[in-house]
Amino acid sequence: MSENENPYVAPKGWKPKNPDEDYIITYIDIEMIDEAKDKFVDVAGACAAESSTGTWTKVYDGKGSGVPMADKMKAVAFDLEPETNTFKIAYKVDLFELDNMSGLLAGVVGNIGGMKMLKAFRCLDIRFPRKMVQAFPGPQFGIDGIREQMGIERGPLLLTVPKPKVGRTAQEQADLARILFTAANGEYQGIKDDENLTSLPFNKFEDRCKAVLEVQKEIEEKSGKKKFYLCNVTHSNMETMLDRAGMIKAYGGRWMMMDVVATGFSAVHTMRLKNPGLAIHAHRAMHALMTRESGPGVYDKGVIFDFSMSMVAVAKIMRLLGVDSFHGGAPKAKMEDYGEAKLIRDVLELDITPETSITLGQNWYGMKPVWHVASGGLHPGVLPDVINRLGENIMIQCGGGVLGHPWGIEAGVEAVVQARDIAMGRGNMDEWIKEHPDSALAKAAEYWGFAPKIVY
Ligand code: CAP
Ligand code: MG
Repeated sequence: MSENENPYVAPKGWKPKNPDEDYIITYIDIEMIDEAKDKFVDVAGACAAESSTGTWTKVYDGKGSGVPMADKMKAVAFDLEPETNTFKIAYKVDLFELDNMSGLLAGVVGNIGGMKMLKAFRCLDIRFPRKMVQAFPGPQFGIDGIREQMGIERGPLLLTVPKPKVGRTAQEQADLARILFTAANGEYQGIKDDENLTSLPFNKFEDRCKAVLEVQKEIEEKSGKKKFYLCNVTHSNMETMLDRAGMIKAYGGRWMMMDVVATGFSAVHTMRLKNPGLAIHAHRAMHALMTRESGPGVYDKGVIFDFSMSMVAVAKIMRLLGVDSFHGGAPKAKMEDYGEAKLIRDVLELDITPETSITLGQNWYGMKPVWHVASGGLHPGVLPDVINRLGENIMIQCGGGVLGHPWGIEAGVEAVVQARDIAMGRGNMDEWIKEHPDSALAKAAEYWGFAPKIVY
């Protein structure tokens, strides 16, 4: 069928009127199986149908069928680009409950990725209208709220995750927190749990929470500097997560951490609404099974190979659901990010996220911004690039990049602080190292260089 014949495809040149008021828009990239290759228009229409009101055939449309309402509410594919197999879908806002992310996703990216006519599918982005943005809670603290809590007006926040990922006892982790918080004149701010550290026989949640927060309190009182502990409450039982959040609060903590993909969107939403006033740190472990795409088109609009949703879309969802910090990848990290870290930072941080050739942009209508967490194989030698690219409203997480320093943990902290100071002062790291050959930073750079270690 041509664009004018398929009821789920808008006429050529059609644009949604008032999209920021009345429509949810998705941006889709597909590859079709050979039998469907010449039917791009119908395939785009089928995606709009299956994700809104339709199915594979015409159905009974007499009295009581709901067809008149379905016709009114149906989504339409538009901006079809057959050369790149990309198109957009416009959904009327009344097709979804305004504050129900799971309901929305079951529609817009629910069934369509599974359709046999598709060989590959990527949801490049989702653009949310005002009413929907305003129906979600968004972050409780955001960037300014955390800066105020920390008493730090400028610059990235620095933190470390213990490595080995799992191995230390609760007390050993608290001892590590003491080192991190006191080395390099107490310039370092945070410690986090790793994504797979929950409550284990040799490191129970409550013991760790209590021990690390005791150290945090003691150091804060002595130094007058605020510190933070991202304590991992991840569990598949929501009640247990809420109990753990309650323990953090009771022991004087200000942050909790959860694995937001492994626990799920409803868990994040519920945690935002029910948690006892803690900031939420969102670790995205497991996201690659949803976001990873190995075709060259992941960088633009070329061929794609897999079935996925971009991290840009996931980051938008997390800002709406209300996390305060989110792992968004980083240039020069050990993890794949397709060079998208800056796009993700824009989604998390800006008041109005601009549109690009592969993203739809977003007006946040005053919703608080989220801290972009740069992490994954970072070490002092790469930090100026990370800060130059992502700006200073980021949390920089170096696990191995601190704990693997050849001179020890204190030197690791010192090297990260030195690298941050150089980047913040717009200095040149090479020159600084030449002038300070005996510094912890010079040693780190000699050991790890200035690039990420990809194979290890
Ligand atoms: C980093 C990390 C994070 C990754 C996840 C790890 O440790 O704690 O989980 O950053 O990737 O276990 O690998 P290192 P992302 O600093 O030792 O690499 O941030 O991209 O979600
Ligand atoms: Mg980790």
